Amino acid sequence: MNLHVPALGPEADPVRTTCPYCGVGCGVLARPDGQGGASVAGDPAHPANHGRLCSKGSTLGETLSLDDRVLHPAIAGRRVGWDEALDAVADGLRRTAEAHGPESVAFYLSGQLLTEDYYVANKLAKGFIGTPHVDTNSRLCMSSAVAAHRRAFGSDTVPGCYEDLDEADLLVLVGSNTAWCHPILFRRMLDARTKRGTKIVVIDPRRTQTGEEADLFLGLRPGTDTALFSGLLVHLSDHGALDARYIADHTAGFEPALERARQIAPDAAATARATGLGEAEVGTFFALFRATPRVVTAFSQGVNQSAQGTDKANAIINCHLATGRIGTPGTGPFSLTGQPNAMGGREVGGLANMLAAHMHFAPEEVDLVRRFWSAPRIITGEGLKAVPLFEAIERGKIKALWVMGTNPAVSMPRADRVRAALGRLDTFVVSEVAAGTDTVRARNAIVLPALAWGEKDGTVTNSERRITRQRTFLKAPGEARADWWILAQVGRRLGHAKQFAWPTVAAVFREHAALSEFENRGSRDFDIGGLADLSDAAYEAAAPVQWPLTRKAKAGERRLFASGGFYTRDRRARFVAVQKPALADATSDAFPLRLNTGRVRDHWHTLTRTGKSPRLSAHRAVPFVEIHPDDAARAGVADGDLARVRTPHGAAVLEVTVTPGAQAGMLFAPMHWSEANTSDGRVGALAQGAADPVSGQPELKATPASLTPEPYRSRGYLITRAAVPAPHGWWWARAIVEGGSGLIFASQEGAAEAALLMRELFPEAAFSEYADPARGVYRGAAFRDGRLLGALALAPAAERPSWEAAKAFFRTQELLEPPARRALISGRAESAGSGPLVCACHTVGLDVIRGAVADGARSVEAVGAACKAGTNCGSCIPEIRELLAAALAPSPA
Ligand SMILES: Nc1nc2c(c(=O)[nH]1)N[C@H]1C(S)=C(S)[C@@H](COP(=O)(O)OP(=O)(O)OC[C@H]3O[C@@H](n4cnc5c(=O)[nH]c(N)nc54)[C@H](O)[C@@H]3O)O[C@H]1N2
Ligand SMILES: Nc1nc2c(c(=O)[nH]1)N[C@H]1C(S)=C(S)[C@@H](COP(=O)(O)OP(=O)(O)OC[C@H]3O[C@@H](n4cnc5c(=O)[nH]c(N)nc54)[C@H](O)[C@@H]3O)O[C@H]1N2
Ligand code: SF4
Ligand SMILES: [Mo]
Repeated sequence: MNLHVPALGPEADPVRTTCPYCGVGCGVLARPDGQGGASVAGDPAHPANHGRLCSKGSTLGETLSLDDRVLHPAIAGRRVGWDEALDAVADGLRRTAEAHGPESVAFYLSGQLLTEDYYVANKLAKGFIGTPHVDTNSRLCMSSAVAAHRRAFGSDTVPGCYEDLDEADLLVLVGSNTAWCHPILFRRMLDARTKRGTKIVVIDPRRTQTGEEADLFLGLRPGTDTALFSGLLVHLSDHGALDARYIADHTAGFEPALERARQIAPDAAATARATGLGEAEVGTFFALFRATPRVVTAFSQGVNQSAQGTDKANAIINCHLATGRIGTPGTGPFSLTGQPNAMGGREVGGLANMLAAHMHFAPEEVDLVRRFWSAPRIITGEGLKAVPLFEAIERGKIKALWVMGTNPAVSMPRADRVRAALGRLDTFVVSEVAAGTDTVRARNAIVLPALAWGEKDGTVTNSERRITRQRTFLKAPGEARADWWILAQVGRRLGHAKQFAWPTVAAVFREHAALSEFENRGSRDFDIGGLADLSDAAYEAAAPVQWPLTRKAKAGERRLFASGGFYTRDRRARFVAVQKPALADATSDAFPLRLNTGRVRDHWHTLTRTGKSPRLSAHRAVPFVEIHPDDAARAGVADGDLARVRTPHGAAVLEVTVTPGAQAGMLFAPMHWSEANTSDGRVGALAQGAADPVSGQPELKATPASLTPEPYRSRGYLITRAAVPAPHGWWWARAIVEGGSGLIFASQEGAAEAALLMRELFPEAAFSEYADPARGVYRGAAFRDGRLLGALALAPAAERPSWEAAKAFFRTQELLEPPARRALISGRAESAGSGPLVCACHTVGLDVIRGAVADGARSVEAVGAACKAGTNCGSCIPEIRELLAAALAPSPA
């Protein structure tokens, strides 16, 4: 039952491009098949991945179909030509600006745009429409890291590079599920452990797959990272582990920062109390950090997406500055960026508190950009950040909005309110690739078809400041156009023909590079003057390079700040005196738990792309909530039940996963499901979103919540060749399966209604059926001319029929002979399945791996040899290791 793993054939030269998912920025070789598809493989020459791809990267070929694509411009659901659409956008923006001032216009952009798209959007809005209200989904993602970098370094600079992960002796992962969210970097970390014995410490309230792999796992209380790193700073100071020379030569503000840290966490015992950790484990961590010169502390959303995110990041950076562990091989604080071009967006100034090219709003910076752009109407100060920006839409202050490359109706905190606010806009423009998103569905939208990955062309920057090309290898479908082109057309229609005249995407890039070096002379970190004169051909062929890359430099800088040279006025870094941690909202009798949200291994954000891949959709097919066994018992729910999770902002019905990996008192739910693919699982609606006072990044990890059982009479699945709507009143989640579309559902109905539904869905069909109405069981399959059209199974809720075996019958369009038909409805199919998918590359399920272990496999390698699981991308190795550990553990007495 193994699926074919696409490999490069000998036919055509592959196109070198970059994976469109996470900020690791892996190089991809894409080989189009000439029919709109392509096979992909890792690029052995790319320094981020050296040929490897994770489960998401290696299944990119399954996401290229044009199903569900926006292919033509439309205004409020009416198809129009490009001229009419662009006129409508330009008129809408102009009219709004004239009637209510330019500040009534806003842009909401995305770290998934290419740098060139982002540059043009930023220039149009801030330079020519004259609105400061330009923010991006990076506000929800990286803005606390940006703010912390700026406070400490005077600039938004990531000091290190990926080789530091290979060369560290200690890797501290804070609020990062690296194994699932940056899998190829995690493979590099595990390689370092094999090669040089690198120790891995994971700090996360939830025991994730990353935590399972750790040498030391610190399951701290949510929001208390600042206390942990304050305690560490005190410990380093009290144990003579400071780098006094580095502190004296290159920094300022150490004493007040240490003094503050002492107030928060004077010693290991106080740190343990403040974080909920044991004193011994705190002591172990402190000693390890103290004794290991080569430490990288990598952090992600458990740090950033927090009402104290900036302080958390600065508490980490303080410890690195104090030990001089920055900018040298194997050291440094390392912000892992989420989206493929989170960094590029920061470079062009896509955030509301930046202007352009890492410049802010000092009068001389505004003047510089005004002259460079010839933009007399340039803005002079910061605009609204994402959370207040959508509140201003709700209040009617902002009347025109252009959303590009993001799905805020799902991904913003308090997403139900955000979705409702969109309906109030006079002019609402969405540049999109997917037709069914919750944002595009807004009735009033002007929808513009954008080019998707494989069609678009430009550059992205990864977590280590490496700029890589994304290249075109597929024809533009329908009337889709590049985002930068769309923006430039609107710029021209608004009367700025000269400033928006680029003939090619390379010309946009040259202008962006030229701005970065304009009157720079070493005053700004972001300088790619070395790329400002690239010819179109050189741009086309450009190899991955790191910035800074000045005009005089031979190569980009790998590391910064080993001997100071920070971008503050006195060139010294700043220690930050951080605040004592405190979560924004308290729990209460009504909301006694805390809801943490995040990601799963095989899905990407709001499912518009990974949702197209049957293999990726098999890993976790329904929206779920993780809960600690004690909390589950108290709430009266068992593993697999449905439960209603409520917060003061919204509610969702999710499948319960009971796991000791959850911290008592904490729930965890992934953010991925939307109105488009579940009846009731919009987790974004639940998050509170209290903003960090420095960065404005909303809290998405600790909303007070309650959980109650949501009983249904029946559970089941329905698989059809083409997607069908779920009956009214059912709870459902939709997932693509090979050869069909699947619904996993819960319903108050029984066997009779199920049989009826099959007849409604397939009026002309022949049926094979088994029904036991008294027991509430129905299994049926519909056929036409011997070909399978659909299958439905329904059983009492506690039985939860599994669809793993039934799915296999849809893989083929062949005639099903009577024995196969009987097998399909026998119910035996359920137990003959391979269980939930573990290895996405080779489609190997849980039961098969358990079987391999039962047959004597004792290592990840042996499991791989037995059933191929884990032998391609390796993303599932942590899960296999966990299964092995569970199977081989002595059973409790
Ligand atoms: N598979 C997959 N990979 C992705 C993405 C995806 O959608 N799917 N998205 C990409 C993007 S845009 C991003 S931003 C990254 C995100 O990558 P990560 O940040 O690794 O992912 P998350 O699951 O959001 O959150 C990370 C962890 O923070 C923990 N956490 C919560 N509160 C706290 C706290 O107070 N302290 C600490 N120390 N930890 C806490 C959570 O329990 C969670 O395990 O992933 C990128 N990669
Ligand atoms: N509760 C909760 N909410 C969260 C998070 C969390 O952890 N918990 N994480 C936050 C984070 S870190 C992030 S990064 C966001 C992500 O949230 P979103 O940005 O909303 O998620 P995506 O699904 O990636 O949305 C990208 C959209 O752009 C479209 N698209 C893809 N390529 C292109 C293109 O080239 N051009 C255009 N115009 N459109 C394109 C896709 O079809 C898709 O609809 O979610 C945030 N929200
Ligand atoms: S780690 Fe995976 S998702 Fe991230 S860039 Fe590499 S292949 Fe793509
Ligand atoms: Mo993100």
